[in-house]
Amino acid sequence: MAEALSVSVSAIIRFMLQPLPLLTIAGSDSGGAAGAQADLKTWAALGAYGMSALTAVTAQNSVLVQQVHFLPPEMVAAQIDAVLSDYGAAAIKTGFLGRVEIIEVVADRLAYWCRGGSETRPYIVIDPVLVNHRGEAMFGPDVADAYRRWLLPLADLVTPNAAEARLLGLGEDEQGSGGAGEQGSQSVAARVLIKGARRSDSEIVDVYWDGARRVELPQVLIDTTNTHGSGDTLSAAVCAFRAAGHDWPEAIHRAQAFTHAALRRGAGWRLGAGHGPLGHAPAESA
Ligand code: PXL
Repeated sequence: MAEALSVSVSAIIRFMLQPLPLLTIAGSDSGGAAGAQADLKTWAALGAYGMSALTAVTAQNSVLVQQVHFLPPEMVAAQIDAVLSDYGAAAIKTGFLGRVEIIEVVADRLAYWCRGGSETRPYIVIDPVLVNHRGEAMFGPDVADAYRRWLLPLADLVTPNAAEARLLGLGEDEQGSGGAGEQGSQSVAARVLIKGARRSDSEIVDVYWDGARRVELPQVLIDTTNTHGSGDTLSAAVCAFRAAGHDWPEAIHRAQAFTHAALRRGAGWRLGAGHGPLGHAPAESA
């Protein structure tokens, strides 16, 4: 209790003085629902200071992705270096990366900027984007392999959905008792949050696990098709709450509540003919 109190008091004081700088390395969704836009809206709603290093520009709306234009890996690296050398970051999230060369350059820059002890470096949340909303793979197996090889070892938390977890070998079936995503004796990620690991008509269950524990986090399912960007929002909110000083399980709990409220706010909206966005505002504080 005393500890919980001191965490939130220090978080409030920090917020009053300075917003937390947070960086998303992600694709642009022209429709404003997912990707970098979802992360930045989430962070704005939580009172953080959001920055973005774009990996790709997508031409999409609530119905479909029409075109994807990847930025050159050097330009992705340049954006990361520009903001981290000046603003710094309390936490960094990656989203849509989509190309092995981009994954490699992001891993290289993260390793550079996040060297040092976990006390002083930014937290790293890897939100792997590997499947579309129908659960179909968006890229070849080389992209999932690159995530496993270069990014998962750097991650403090990985936040795949159930299909992405399977592609990364982090699915519920692969969980070893002694580590997150163990392969032999090598753990590939410190902590995993599987978004929507299971669902029924009334409930959706996220599952969190680290080397020591596995926690089921059920949520009441909201009856809406306005879910585009909900996974990005959850992951971005975890990033913000962890950077604000809450431990991982508490950050996840708060992020779920934030995402749930955003889904409720947007549930009745009629924006676009397909899967619409969430309602991120009004402001709440981490
Ligand atoms: O929600 C995953 C996601 C992330 N980033 C971009 C996207 C999507 C899904 O559409 O377009 C750019």
